[in-house]
Amino acid sequence: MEQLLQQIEVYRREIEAYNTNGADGAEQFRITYLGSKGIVKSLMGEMKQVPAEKKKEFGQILNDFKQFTEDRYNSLKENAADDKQVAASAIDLSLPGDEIPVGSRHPISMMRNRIVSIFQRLGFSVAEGPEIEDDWHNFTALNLPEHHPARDMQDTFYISTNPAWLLRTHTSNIQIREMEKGKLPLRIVCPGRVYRNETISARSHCFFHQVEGLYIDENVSFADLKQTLYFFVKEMYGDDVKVRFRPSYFPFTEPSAEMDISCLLCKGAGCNVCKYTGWLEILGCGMVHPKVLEHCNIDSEKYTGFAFGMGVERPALLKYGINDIRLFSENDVRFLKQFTGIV
Ligand code: 2NM
Repeated sequence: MEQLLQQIEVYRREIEAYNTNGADGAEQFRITYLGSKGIVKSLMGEMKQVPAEKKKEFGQILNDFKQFTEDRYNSLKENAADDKQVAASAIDLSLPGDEIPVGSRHPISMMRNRIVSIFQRLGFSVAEGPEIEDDWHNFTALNLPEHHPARDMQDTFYISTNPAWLLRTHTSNIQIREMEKGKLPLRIVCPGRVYRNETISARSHCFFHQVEGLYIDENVSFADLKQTLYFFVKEMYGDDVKVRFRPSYFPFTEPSAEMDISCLLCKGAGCNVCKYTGWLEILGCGMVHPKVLEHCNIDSEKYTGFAFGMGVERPALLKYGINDIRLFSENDVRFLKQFTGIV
C-alpha cells in the first residue's frame, strides 16, 4: 500500500508537468492516464491487493487521483480548442504587421541644409521672413528704381485683391527686415522660396529656392567676401574645384560680381552641362550698396557689408542627377522615395 501511494505521487507530478499541447497532446494524455488500458484503470485493479481495513481509505485516494487526472485532461482539451479557434479565425497572427511608411528629406531641403550648415560653421545664423511682401522690402529698400525690369508685371506676381502686396522675388526682403531691426554687427543666411512669373520648363519654374547671405560690420571688405565664398565652395564641392569672379551688376551691391566654379562633370574640359565653357555659375555677390544701408538707417560711413545669393535647385539637380526641375514640386512619391535614408 505504501508503495502504491508513492507511485500515485509520482504520477501526480508527471501529470502536473505534462506539457504536450494541442488536440494530439490532450488525446495522448487521455489514452495514457484515462484510457481502458490507462494508469487510472490499472491503479483501480490494484484495489484487490489492498487489505480490507484500508480499502476505504485507498478508494478515497484513488478517487481523488482520478478526479485530478480528469480535471487536467479537461483543461488540456480546452486549451487545444482555444488554439484551434485562433488558428481558424480571420486574424492570422503569423503575418507581418502593417507597414509604417517612413518619409524622406526632400532633395531641395537636403541641399539647402548643406549650404546653410557651412555658413553656420562660420558664425552665420539663420533668418527667415514672409513670402508675401510689400514693395518697400522687396524692391525700394534694395535700390531697385521704379522702372527697373525686375519690377515688371511680367516677372512679379502681385496679389490681385491688393497689388500693394506681392510674392517676394528673392529672399533679400529678409535681409532688409533684419537690417531694419538695428542690431549690428549682422551675420545671417536667409533660405527660402521665391516666386517669379517665368515660362515653366525643365529648367525654370514659377517658384524656386534661394539662400542669400549678409555680413555687416565695421571694416568688412571685398577680401572678406572672397575668403568666405572660397571657404564655402571648398567645403561644398571639394578642394580641387577652381573659382573665378566676373564683374557684374546688381542694383543692391556695388561693386558686384558673379562667382563661377570649374565644371563638376568635365573638370573644366567642356561638356554640355557647362555649355562647353568649363565653368558653372553658382552665385551672385557684392558689397552692399550704401543707399541700401541708409534705407535701413545704417551709417554707411561707419559700416560696410557684403552680400551674396544663390539658387538651390541647380546644385540639387547636379548633385542628385535630376534632369527636370518640375520633379521637385510634383510630389510624386516614386521620385521622393528615392531619397529615403539620404540626409
Ligand atoms: C544676390 C547677389 C548680390 C543681396 C544683397 C542684399 C542686401 F539686402 F543686403 F542688399 N541681399 N542680397 C544680393 C547681392 C543678392 O543674389 C544673387
